[in-house]
Amino acid sequence: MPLAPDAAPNDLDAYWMPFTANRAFKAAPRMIARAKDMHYHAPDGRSIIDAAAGLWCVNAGHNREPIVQAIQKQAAEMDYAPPFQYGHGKAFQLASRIAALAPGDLDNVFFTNSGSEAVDTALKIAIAYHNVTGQASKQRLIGRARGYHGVGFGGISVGGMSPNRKFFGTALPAVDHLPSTYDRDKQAFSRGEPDWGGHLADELENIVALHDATNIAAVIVEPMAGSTGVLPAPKGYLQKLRAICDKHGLLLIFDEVITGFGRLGFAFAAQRYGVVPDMICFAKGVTSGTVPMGGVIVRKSIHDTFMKGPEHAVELFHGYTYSAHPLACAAGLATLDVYAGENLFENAQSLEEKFADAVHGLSGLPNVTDIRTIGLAAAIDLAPMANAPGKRGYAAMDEAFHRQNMLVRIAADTLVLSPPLIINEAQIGEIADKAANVIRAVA
Ligand code: PXG
Repeated sequence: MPLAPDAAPNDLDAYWMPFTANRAFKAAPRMIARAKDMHYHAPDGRSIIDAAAGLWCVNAGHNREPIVQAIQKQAAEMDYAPPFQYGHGKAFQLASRIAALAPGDLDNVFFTNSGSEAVDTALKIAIAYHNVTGQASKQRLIGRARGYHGVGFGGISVGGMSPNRKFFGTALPAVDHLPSTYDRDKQAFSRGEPDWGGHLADELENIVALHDATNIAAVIVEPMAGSTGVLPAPKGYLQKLRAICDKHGLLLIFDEVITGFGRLGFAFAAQRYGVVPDMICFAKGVTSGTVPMGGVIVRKSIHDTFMKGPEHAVELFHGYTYSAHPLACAAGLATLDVYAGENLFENAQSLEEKFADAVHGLSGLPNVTDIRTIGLAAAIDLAPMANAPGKRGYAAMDEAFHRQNMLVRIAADTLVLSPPLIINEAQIGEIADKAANVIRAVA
């Protein structure tokens, strides 16, 4: 297979890679050049199974013809349209389609370009909503330890990952964190939602008691924490959070950047749990990773609260140059068609048990200290090497890519699997076998 011209760089210096060990990468690069369906292809032609859906986003599989064609057609038809004071048809169509997939009265969609922007947007809407309703003191934001909400100042403030926060100063003031829902002693090797931990939602009552509800705007959680290694909400936890938020007039935001668009077998995790939040943040799967896009789905009553004042006046002073970008909207519409036409959310649901069986089958391998599975997401914790946290995980990623022909994500010493939703049973077996080889190789 001839090298694509951009697949063989002769200088790796200039590109400062995000969330990457730059020096280790540049010493032994993991380069990818092409992709199709379940696979990446390295510049040397090696076929590499994608066990990560890129970065939790390529839910429809790679380079799907209808999505590619929709993007090409849109680029030729209208490259860009200003989203402030002007509109184009696909933006409205996509908003309607997303709202139709969302639960309850989450009927209005605000578009962003990433999950980080979606999170900042939701937090700002929450605070602004209380302002508009005459409750300007309701400003505090509540996140959760081990939460990940992107890398904006809002997201790192409510997020609960120490390395993402500690280098970046004070960030937002007036933020509290619920405790993490993960305790290995109580939950190790759980399948799906752990039995233990639902009571941890009650900690929200303590935060309310400390600050008073009149000072709290919103609570933001991932229904399943993805980046910190697949931590599903314990049974009953999200329902309790909803009840406590209702009791005290706090808005509940689900960050579904990872769980949205089928990862847990439903359009949104909110539907898996029968809990209707006030806002849902989405990104990634909305375009199956093809064109950057994110957004927030907002309850109609919240949206309508802003629709007051003179009609010529802007109601929300917020937005991005590339909100509802035509290429992203075209990609999003085509992606939703693929999801529906191929029943991909249902496929994720029907394969959940087989996927769990395959991954939990690795529990006896060396250094495996916990395995968690839910929907088409799994995490395998490996014991860290003495005095070198993250080194075994890094070696595992390298081994997977260079020798097992598999792309995985790692979170420190945890291997994370989140394949495209087009996966079949044979490919689940292949991923589990390769993961087993990786775990043995780094023992
Ligand atoms: N919220 C959640 C729940 C996410 O998972 C973001 C917000 C931010 O999205 P953007 O599009 O701004 O990156 C994310 C992103 C990992 C990993 O290794 C996960 C994400 C990003 C990078 C790595 O699990 N999720």
